[in-house]
Amino acid sequence: MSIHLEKEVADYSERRLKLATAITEYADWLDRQHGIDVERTLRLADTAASLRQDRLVVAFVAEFSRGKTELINALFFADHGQRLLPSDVGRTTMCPTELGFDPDETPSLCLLPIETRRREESLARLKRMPIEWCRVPLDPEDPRQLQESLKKLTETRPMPAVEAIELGLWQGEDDNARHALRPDGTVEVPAWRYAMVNYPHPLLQAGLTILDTPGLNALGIEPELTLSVIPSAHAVVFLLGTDTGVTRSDLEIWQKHVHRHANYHVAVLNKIDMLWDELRNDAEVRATIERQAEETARVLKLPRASVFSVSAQKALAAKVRGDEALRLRSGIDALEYLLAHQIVPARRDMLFHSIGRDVNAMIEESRIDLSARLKRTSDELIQLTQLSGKNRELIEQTRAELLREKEAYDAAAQQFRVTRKNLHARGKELLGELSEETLDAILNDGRTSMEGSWTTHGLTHGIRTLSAQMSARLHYASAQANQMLDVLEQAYAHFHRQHRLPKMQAPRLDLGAYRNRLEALAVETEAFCRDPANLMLEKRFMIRRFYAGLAEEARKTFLLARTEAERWLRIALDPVMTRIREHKHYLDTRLSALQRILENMGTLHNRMAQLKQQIERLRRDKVELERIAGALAA
Ligand SMILES: Nc1nc2c(ncn2[C@@H]2O[C@H](COP(=O)(O)OP(=O)(O)O)[C@@H](O)[C@H]2O)c(=O)[nH]1
Ligand SMILES: [Mg+2]
Repeated sequence: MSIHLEKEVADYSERRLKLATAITEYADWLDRQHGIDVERTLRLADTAASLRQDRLVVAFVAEFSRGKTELINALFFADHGQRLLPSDVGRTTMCPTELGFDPDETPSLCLLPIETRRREESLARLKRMPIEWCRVPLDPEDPRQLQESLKKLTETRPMPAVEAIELGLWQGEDDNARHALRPDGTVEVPAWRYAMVNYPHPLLQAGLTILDTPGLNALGIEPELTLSVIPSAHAVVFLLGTDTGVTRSDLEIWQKHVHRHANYHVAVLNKIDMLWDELRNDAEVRATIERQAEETARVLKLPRASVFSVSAQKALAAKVRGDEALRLRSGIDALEYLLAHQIVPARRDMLFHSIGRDVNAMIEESRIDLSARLKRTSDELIQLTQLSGKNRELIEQTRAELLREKEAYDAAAQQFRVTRKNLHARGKELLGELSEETLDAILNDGRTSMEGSWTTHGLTHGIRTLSAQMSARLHYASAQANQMLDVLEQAYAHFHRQHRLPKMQAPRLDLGAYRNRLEALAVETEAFCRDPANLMLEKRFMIRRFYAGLAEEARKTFLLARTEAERWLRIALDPVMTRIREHKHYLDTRLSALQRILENMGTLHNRMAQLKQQIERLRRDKVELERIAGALAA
């Protein structure tokens, strides 16, 4: 493992944790401000927790036997002195494999049996059902045991051909020897559907997750990989073999599973050692490799700089043996450099940017609130200073003025209560539009209309309806939220103008990301339906699976949108209501202080002392807030 990569990932992880700490400190700070903003405190706690758990996902995608597993070994596990993951002719990893580290679990290999393809649940859901998985403990101290256990990833088993067809695991046109029909009517299929390796490697501990995928077949039969797992990876490394060039199935994978997605992707031309020819000089070999890299870039429609030529096998051997010259020649350095200096920083910047924007807006609001409170308290102190030593009459007068202000304020607050009730009702209605019941009804509708026609045509129609109905709900919710905000802003403007409450800064509810996600799902479906492989055969099973996967993704999206709307309701409405209530409380305290002063002039100085203390505390809070803001910006 290169020092660059280790250092960058460790650095990323360190900054991530520092940011999480600063956010937690800010949440505590907010909490100390009379718990004014419970919702924000909770949201910050959530953000900090997700930062602590954030994972950087790099997926390796290619047709089988291009050397994905070998490259993963060379990049990440060469310090083991051997191949950690099995990569060998005919004995390569057979199922999608996720490598990561979860400190709450002991090191292990978890395998999901292939039969679970019969199940309706999505992979994401099955991942949360430990009982479905076979668990093999791993001993990081014992490389032999490790390697032996990981060999399970290559396991296959015989399955009656009918069953294999039913599960989408075997297709007649398949001419791969591995899938040949035996005289006893069985075919060989992968034993596992999905694998998760939990292993305390420093990079994995620092938050890297690696996804090793098998070839085109496996990608095709597991829609969730295409719909959600690969698109949500932060970077995709696509592999080709120098020996095979860009074959039809390579191109199919590239177009269907890699190129279309927005995530960072590069192509790797592997096995360049096969072009190393003793009889030709270095310059000639380099020129051949360069020509092939250029050709690859052209066919894949990629800039030449996004094509890397390596020999994963020689890189691994070089690292294990400590052979500098061979490592250089293997080309692995450039790929490591890319991971360390582009992929990791890109993820870091994106994450920090989006979090920074959110948190900075909140900090700004805290500043405004704090200044308003500081001003209020100073004003009172100045007034009392002017009153001290003056006669009762003047104090009487001040009190009368304050009483008038309070009465006007109470009347406004009373009126606001009506607005609030109205807003609450509308908020409820808004959430109703995004409720589980609404969702279930939409999904049931979609299912019923699909039941009659499990065809690709029915599928496009079904998912279009589904997506349109959900989008309409999201659209309605956003519009409703905007109207609510307008009503609230209008009502609040009075408090701002007449009673000097700080300016309101409520955000708008933005569900655009979720609408886009639904649209993207519809686009995926159309691509699936246009695919001749899915059109030619009446693949009821595949269509059912695909629909189930889509429905699951759509459900996730819809529920996330609902959570966002719930949050918005609290973030937009609660602080305003709290402020209005808090100001009333403030007027009450001030009034009763004056009342006490009138009853006993001696308490005037007590109140002044109290105010001085308050000012001091507010100033300390301000210093602390600026310190936290500094840590967040670092
Ligand atoms: N000559 C050569 N063979 C390689 C290289 N990388 C992988 N292989 C071989 O290609 C075969 C498939 O590799 P593997 O990593 O299992 O491929 P995967 O199916 O893409 O994971 C194995 O026999 C590897 O030894 C390489 O850089 N050079
Ligand atoms: Mg493999």
